[in-house]
Amino acid sequence: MSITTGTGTSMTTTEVERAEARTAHNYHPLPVVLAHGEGAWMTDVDGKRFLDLLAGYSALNFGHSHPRLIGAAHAQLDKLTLTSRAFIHDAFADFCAALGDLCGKELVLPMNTGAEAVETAIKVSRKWGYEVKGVPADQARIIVASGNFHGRTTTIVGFSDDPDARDGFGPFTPGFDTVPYGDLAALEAAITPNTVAVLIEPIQGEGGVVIPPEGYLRGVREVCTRERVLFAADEIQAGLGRTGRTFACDHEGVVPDLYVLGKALGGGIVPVSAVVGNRDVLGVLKPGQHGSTFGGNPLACAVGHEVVQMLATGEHQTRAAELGEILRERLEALVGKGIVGFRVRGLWAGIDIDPAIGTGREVCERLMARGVLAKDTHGSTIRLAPPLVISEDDLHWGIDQLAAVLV
Ligand code: IF1
Repeated sequence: MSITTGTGTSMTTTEVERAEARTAHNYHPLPVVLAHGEGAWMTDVDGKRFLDLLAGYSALNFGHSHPRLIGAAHAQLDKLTLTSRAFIHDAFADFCAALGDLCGKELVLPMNTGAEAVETAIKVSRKWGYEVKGVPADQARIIVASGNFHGRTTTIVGFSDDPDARDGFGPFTPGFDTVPYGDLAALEAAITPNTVAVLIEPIQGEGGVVIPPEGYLRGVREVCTRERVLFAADEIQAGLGRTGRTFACDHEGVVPDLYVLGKALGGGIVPVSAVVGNRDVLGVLKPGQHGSTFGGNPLACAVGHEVVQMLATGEHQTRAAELGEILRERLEALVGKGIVGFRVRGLWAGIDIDPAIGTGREVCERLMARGVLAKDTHGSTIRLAPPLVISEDDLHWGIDQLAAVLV
């Protein structure tokens, strides 16, 4: 792998080369070596500052080193960090009750990574299908959307249509039907008596912030209710304030049967994910039928509870909506000036760069040289997901750098 050193200094070069020499190459990271983070900014090993417009793929909605989140983590670190679920601890009920209330649901099943939460939703939906809906054993089917990204486990990549994500990892788990994202008629036609759930992202992240047609989520809700199929919304990236609402489903006033949450739930400090639903669904799990060593650990619950309290006021959602309008206006002004199209909702944008200017990767490399960190998705599309705590001035400055690299 050829390394072009981002900042051209020996420390960065050394660390890039050491990382390249001793790690599997399952990523092609930009050649920048970060050392500190605060708010919307990170500093590399040579003291160069970068505006973070990726925010950990939306895991850093509250920015780096948010005082409330670091404070909650520090307090818990000195108290109790892990008990396993063989026992209960004094941060557990507080977190689960607060998260359940935020979702308007009765029960929470805490896990760690997003993929684990998605796998949990798949298992719960199947078990609900057999025990409640009456689907014959091992016949459950789950509908997913084209262009999906739900994680990297073998079952999940098995229903991905991205060759990079799935090729070479078979054989795959059966029982998944793929329909075009946003096409309600196709989804309705795909439902069989054995269909137990529809699993979709309310806005597709890796697809490049793909927003479905207005009314699609309401349609999915109505069809699932009518056909007695669970609606599992993967809000791992789109949720928790990113789009200007607590959940992306809120934009259409839709409440799924299962909220699948992750990323920002851990405050950018520890992996925290969860499946949140009512007893009539999550109640199908009995002791010993599902679990995780670290799921719902005291440190995760302490940070997650602080995240939920920060979201409960709505201030971060409002901020994402307001700054998102600025983002939209700035991007509209760049259409025809290097941008051929974009999609934005809240502080989350997928931007299609004119291929004549370069690939998404090349644009991100030019942004890095100007002190901005962003990530390409496919081809010439880049995504912007600033921390929701970014200042208006920094947001403008970041877009100024984008405008500058598009010429
Ligand atoms: C990578 C992007 C990819 C997710 C949704 C579940 C998960 C994710 C909607 C799984 C994770 C991450 C994974 C990371 C890059 C990033 C990503 F969409 F955010 F850009 F890959 F497509 N559902 N997305 O977005 O959560 O197990 O990772 O905690 O794998 O490269 P996880």
